Amino acid sequence: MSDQTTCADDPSAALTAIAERFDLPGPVSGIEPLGNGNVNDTYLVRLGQPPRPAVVLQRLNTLVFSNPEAVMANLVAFSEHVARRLLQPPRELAGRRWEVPRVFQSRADGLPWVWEGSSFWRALSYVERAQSLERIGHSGHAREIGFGLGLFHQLISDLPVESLADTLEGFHITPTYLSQFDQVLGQLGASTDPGLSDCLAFVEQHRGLVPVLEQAKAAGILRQRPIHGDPKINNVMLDLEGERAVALIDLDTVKPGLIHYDIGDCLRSACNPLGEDTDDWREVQFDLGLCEALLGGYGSVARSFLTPADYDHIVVATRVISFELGLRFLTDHLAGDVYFKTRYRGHNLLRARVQFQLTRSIEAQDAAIEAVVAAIR
Ligand code: GN1
Ligand code: MG
Repeated sequence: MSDQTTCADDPSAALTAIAERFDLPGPVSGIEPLGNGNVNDTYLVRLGQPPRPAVVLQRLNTLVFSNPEAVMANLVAFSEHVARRLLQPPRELAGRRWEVPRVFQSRADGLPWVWEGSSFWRALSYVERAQSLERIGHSGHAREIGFGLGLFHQLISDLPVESLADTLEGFHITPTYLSQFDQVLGQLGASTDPGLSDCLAFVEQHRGLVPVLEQAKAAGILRQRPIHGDPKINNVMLDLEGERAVALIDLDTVKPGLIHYDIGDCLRSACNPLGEDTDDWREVQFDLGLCEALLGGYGSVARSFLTPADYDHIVVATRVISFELGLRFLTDHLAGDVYFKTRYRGHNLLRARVQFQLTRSIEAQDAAIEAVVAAIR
């Protein structure tokens, strides 16, 4: 009861109280919001005076992650596996720094989470002396972002996929998103805003693209592996000079999937120089030079585990994932903004337009992107 009073009166005192329930390496000296995730609430917790290494405190969105304890079980399985692998680092890591966020336990019961009423909290180590970019600066960044994703995939390529739970059913299963779109549109019927007709037409033109990855999976051409699930540009941490990738963060979607979701997501995010939150959606383009750099970095670590069929599906995956994200934003707009956090009405619609424009640009350069993939095989 007293906790709830504190929460209403002083949110930072309530956050401090939550943070202090974790076994952190020092007293809490400050808390501030961190990043701009679309789903969870994230804070940076500073410890001690002078400040010691900081901690990331997160409230998982339990409307999205209905089994948050399984999310944490995946994260623990992932971090233990990678910690073992890093005892004998792969040769690509020679002379480089690579970090894996560490999970803190609750003081009361040693579990890697804290429930506070219906809120689910976790605490992870913060990657110090690093930055994340919202938009790409130059091809050196793209190469490192590709390297980071490749290294991440390499380090978990021998983690048995059966050891991870499917914590977000339907995530990146594009046909499921199309069904949800059809359902929401069906409920709206004739009341759909006429200003959306370009977006609705775009979806109609792309129905054939939707099942491509899932069909390849069902046919055994592509197989499930552990994936990151959300390797967009701002989830790859670079050192302060922007010269080296040092970590992948945002690990709540580490789960079984196709690595093509990751490769496609990383490309659609990092090769869009205007960024996914631009107002200028008509100017959005997929940058071939950045794609070449990113895939060069990815390929330099990924050759050991990529199959010929994997290479064959990289370009289509980039189209599918940019289209899929546009479809998810559009559906959420139609449904009244219930999934992604928004800053204003129409935000999700603008985000959808950005992704659809990006998909158009990828389509227009299809053959050139295939040639880039061929060069890394
Ligand atoms: C969401 O919450 P955030 O920003 O890390 C979403 C991703 C999208 C991304 C688009 C669980 O990620 O799938 O690609 O927004 N995460 C979930 O920015 O739906
Ligand atoms: Mg995420």
